[in-house]
Amino acid sequence: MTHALIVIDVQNDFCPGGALAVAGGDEIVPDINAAMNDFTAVILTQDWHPAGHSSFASTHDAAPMSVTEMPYGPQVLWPDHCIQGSTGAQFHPNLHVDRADLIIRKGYNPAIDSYSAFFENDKTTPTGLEGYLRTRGIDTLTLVGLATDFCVNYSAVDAARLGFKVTVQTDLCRAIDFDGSLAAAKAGMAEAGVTLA
Ligand code: VGL
Ligand code: ZN
Repeated sequence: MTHALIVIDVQNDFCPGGALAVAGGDEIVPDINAAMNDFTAVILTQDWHPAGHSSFASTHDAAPMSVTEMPYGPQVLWPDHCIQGSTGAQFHPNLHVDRADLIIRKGYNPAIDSYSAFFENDKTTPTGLEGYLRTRGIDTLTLVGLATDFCVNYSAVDAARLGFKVTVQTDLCRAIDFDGSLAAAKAGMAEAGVTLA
């Protein structure tokens, strides 16, 4: 068993003061740093959108947190966030980024959002993370980070479907919890065979 820690989107825009702030998003940073010592591999994901991204409400002259229909299905429209090269897209300044073996960016395709670290929201375009994990012999994953109900959730469900043994360590995650999204995410993860610890 080779076990990796995957730290999802611990970026300034998802922390208090950021464009899409998750309550308590910064509180988890010290314990995530400490957890890095317990794994063979440490991987960080970074939400990384071009300006004018199709997941931004401003791109559609729509209200933030409204839902639109994309060719690949319904899509929540977010405030502008994690724009490539911006301070908001940078990792939280206290996160031990130097400990990462790999940083995988996602959401760079202007037309498709990517909550999951494995597939874009069309559920078919891969990010390449699966191949990286398999070629390193990694079969077991612990996920932590932001946000529990979106990027952690989609990454965990995809990983379980791909056959990885997946745990989400919920005390090292924080949620957006919008319109019942946290309860739905927890049920979906459990159904996919993800262990919620
Ligand atoms: C996320 C919404 C939009 C996340 C990213 O990291 O959970 N949520 N982009
Ligand atoms: Zn995003």
